[in-house]
Amino acid sequence: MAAPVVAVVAAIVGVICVGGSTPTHAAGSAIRGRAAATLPRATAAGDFDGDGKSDLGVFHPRSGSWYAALSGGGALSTESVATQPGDIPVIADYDGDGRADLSIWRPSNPFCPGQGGLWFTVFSGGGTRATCIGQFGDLPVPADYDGDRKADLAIYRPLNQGCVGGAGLWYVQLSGGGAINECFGDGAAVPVPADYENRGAADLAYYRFLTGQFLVLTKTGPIVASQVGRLATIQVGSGGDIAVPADYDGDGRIDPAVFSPNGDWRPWLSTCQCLYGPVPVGSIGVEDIPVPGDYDGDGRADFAVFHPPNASWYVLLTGGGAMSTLLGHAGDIPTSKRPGYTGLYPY
Ligand SMILES: [Ca+2]
Ligand SMILES: [Ca+2]
Ligand SMILES: [Ca+2]
Ligand SMILES: [Ca+2]
Repeated sequence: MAAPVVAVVAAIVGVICVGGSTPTHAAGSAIRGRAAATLPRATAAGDFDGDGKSDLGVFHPRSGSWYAALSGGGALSTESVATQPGDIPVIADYDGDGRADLSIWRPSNPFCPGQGGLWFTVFSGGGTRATCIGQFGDLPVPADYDGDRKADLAIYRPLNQGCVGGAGLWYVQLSGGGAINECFGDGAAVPVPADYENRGAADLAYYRFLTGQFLVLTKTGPIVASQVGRLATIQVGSGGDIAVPADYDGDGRIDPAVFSPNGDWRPWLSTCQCLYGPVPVGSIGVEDIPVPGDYDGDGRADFAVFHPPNASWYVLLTGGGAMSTLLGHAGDIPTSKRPGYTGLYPY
């Protein structure tokens, strides 16, 4: 079975070359926040050149090609043909070199036992990897669960038969060895694993999209005053909101946050354990995809949306000003999206 897998990987990888355009900048209003100098740096989503700033980038599902304008200059682009409808980009830093790696998860394919899922990664440091994991209906949830700075291959299986009360199953292949097999979730769960405690590893967590609550399984202690035991429940949004967790206040702890259909952002800041906003940026009603990331590199996540119909971006920078530009093609998937995002509401 090895040969077909290699062939598919080679076709997906394509050719990486350098050269491209620079995003344009436009004036806008600033977001107030704490000075970044004394605070830990947030991990930047979709940072391909490792300069601590999220890069504007897209995955073009029909051709399987990628393009990113690197914040440090130049561009990352690939030409490839072998991806299929339904492939889900799962951008993360799998080799731990501080640069995001191109990666997709294909829910079903003939090269894995039982038509299972296949995870392809093109490492920024060179080389590729193909791993059979998961199956159709699962959600990819890559994150660094064991704290070795390498993202781990992981899937969440909703309504798993072996779990009670409608819980989902988390299956994680830890990059440092071993695995996680744990039931956690409910029938309305959107998995949102992230480092909510600033312990250097991702917590199992999910967002209850019918009620707007974040539920985090903590390890080091309570993250909210009312917490009893390991489970933190944080009310952030209301039914219909999309989960957009990121470190908005720059203290190293991921903040639960929601993006409402009318375009309002509401982060629950870990520093004050309070809701912030609403901050109006974009709107689900006009198909915007929320893509929080640290685009100016000040350690705090910026409110940002990608508009697929015309591939336009709008980023409200925490360091001041805003950025709006066109990058990509109609229908592209932004690479700075949450890694488990599938493009299907509410995930
Ligand atoms: Ca960058
Ligand atoms: Ca890891
Ligand atoms: Ca925070
Ligand atoms: Ca920022």
